[in-house]
Amino acid sequence: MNMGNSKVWTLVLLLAVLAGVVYYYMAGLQRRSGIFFENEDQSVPVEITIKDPEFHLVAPDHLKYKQPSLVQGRSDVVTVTPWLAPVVWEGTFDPSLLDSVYRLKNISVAVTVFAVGKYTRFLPDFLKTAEQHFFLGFRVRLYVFTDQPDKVPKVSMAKGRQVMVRLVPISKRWQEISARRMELIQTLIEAELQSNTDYIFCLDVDSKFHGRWGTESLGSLVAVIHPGYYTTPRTGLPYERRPQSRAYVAHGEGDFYYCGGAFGGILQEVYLLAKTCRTNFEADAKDGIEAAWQEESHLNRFMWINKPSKVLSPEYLWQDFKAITPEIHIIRFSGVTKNYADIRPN
Ligand code: UD2
Repeated sequence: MNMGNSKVWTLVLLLAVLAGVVYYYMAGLQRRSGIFFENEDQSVPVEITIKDPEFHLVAPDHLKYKQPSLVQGRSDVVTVTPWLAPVVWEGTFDPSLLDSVYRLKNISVAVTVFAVGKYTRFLPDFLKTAEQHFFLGFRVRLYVFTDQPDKVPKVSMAKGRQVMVRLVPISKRWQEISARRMELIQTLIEAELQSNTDYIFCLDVDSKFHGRWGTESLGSLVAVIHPGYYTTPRTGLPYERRPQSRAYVAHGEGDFYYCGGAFGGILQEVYLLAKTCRTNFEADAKDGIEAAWQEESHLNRFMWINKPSKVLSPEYLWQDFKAITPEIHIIRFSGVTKNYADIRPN
């Protein structure tokens, strides 16, 4: 062996050692990243648990339902937002398929409804029709917030469904009653719902159910498009337009105009929404400003930044006084026509 050859062999040896070091470093990286399999034979993925009820939708085997189509379906309405959230309309989902998926999860749904002052008169119809159309066959708790518990009617409920009454003070201004709902929703989630509820919907009491409202409405953060503004150009949407308010939405901004009278989702998301709207409403009040449509304005600001994962069409909150338009194939929930002067405290 001459000197030239020994240099070559030294170089080869050094390269081999370097390759070994690089290999062990990369393998360590893979293990630390958690992306790769951790078990010895590297063939079975590691199991992790996520407590989001939206995660992992499983259908029962052998369930029969209509074949989905990619070329036929609703073409008269938009069924997906630009951020790819579904917009739910009649004819876009299979109710029995969705019910089967969520029944396996044994989900529980909470509803909040406020009936303060003269609004207790709406409770009998609200509760009776909820029992006919809202999440039939699922576990539902309806939380009624009222200043007059004796005015909450006794409604016969199916197994697994309950009305829970919570006392709240009356206020001299309807704006405050409406807006304080966010604070009470926040505290209800903190104090009572965390351990026993998957989804929550927050609804106006001066309304009735007329058709199915069920599992198709479930999502992480769910907003309902206001029936009065779904064809209105952006410039005409009644967002809060004063930059001093924390509900401010600038001209040329905003996606849809959503209802304050119906929204929902999983607990974590609705908690963040309620807390944010409450905090911003109260901070505005300290600065002497009240948004144009109270908590509804703050909700619209929130949804502009925090995009809803599912959007419900105006089928999910219509208004009785409105003539039905061709795209509305079913009215599921609708606000009754009311005489404001007769029922509001101011
Ligand atoms: C819209 C919204 C409402 C709210 C309000 C702005 C819809 C369909 N409705 O309705 O949710 O955002 O604008 O503040 O999107 N309430 C009482 N007692 C009262 C007053 C109100 O219990 O004296 C409760 C009740 O649950 C009622 C809700 O607050 O359903 C909203 O009040 P509203 O129905 O008078 O508000 P409205 O019709 O302007």
